[in-house]
Amino acid sequence: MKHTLNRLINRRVILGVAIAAATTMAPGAFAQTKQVLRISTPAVPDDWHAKMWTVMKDELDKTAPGQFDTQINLNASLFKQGTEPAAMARGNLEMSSISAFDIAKIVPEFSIFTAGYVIRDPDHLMKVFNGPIGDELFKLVSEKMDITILSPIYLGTRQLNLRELKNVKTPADLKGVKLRMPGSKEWLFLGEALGATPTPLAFGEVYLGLKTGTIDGQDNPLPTVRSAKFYEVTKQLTLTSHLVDGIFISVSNKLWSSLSADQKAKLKAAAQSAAKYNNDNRITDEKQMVDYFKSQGLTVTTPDLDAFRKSVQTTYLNSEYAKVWPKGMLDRINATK
Ligand code: KDO
Repeated sequence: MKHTLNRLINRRVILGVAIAAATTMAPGAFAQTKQVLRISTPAVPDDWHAKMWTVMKDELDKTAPGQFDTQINLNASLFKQGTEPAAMARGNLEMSSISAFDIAKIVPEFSIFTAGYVIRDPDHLMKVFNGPIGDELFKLVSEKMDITILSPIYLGTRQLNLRELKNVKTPADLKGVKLRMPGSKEWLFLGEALGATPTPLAFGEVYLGLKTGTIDGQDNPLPTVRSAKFYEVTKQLTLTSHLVDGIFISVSNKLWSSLSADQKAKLKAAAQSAAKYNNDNRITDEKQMVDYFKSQGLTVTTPDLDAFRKSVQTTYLNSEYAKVWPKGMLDRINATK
């Protein structure tokens, strides 16, 4: 009798817990699980290509409420710079903004966009990648890297930023200068083409490297020089404008193929809004940055741009990289207006 009573009480307790749980769940919770979007980027919080992810998240929360759980990880806190594509291919990461240099490691044809003085300006960059050239190359990226590119973005125009004052007119003036580059052979080659001694270092270590003198300089777009505070530990900016740099908002094919057509359209639209936010702010910023750095005590110089352009272009055209550029691609890029 006592035994039966206990069983009855236990059953009631279980039933009570189940009812309580069901009533606290949102309607439809059983029907839908949120798609987790883990994002990893080395970008610092104050840079436009870090803030853009919040623009994407906010738009998705409005257009596809309850469907995505967007998790933004900045400062390379989730994956090291340059390891994001492999993490996406393995299914450990859903989204990132990957560079032409990351892509060129696996899709050598893409190294044409790692070459200095190929893309002319942000408008040219967006037209090239949002047109047939982008379509062709992004298809290769999807096939070979298991990654879908949702939108190109303008990272900015890379400039030289030196620890000490130096008269830099031509690439010969950079001889022996330890110029920090991200750690892959494609990046190091760019440093070499500029005439410097390239030194590999992850983005997160650049500030300290400049401060302590393990490197003599670094190259990045001006908005990044400000947001990562490199101006605090350098004395000179030399406006070589050697690379109009694009990065690419990308999603793993594993996640992409699991989405409905409607979700794909919404995610793509949100990525494009993020790209527009980044590009608009960065372009405006770049126009007014020189005055800012001067006010911070930096010397800003302009080198002999023809000398840099000629030397860098010749170095690339004579390199192993150019041998795998698709036939006619350089002409098609140059002809894109
Ligand atoms: C850098 O390490 O210099 C670089 O500019 C390379 C880019 O491809 C990109 O990874 C960027 O850093 C980071 O997003 C930090 O701004």
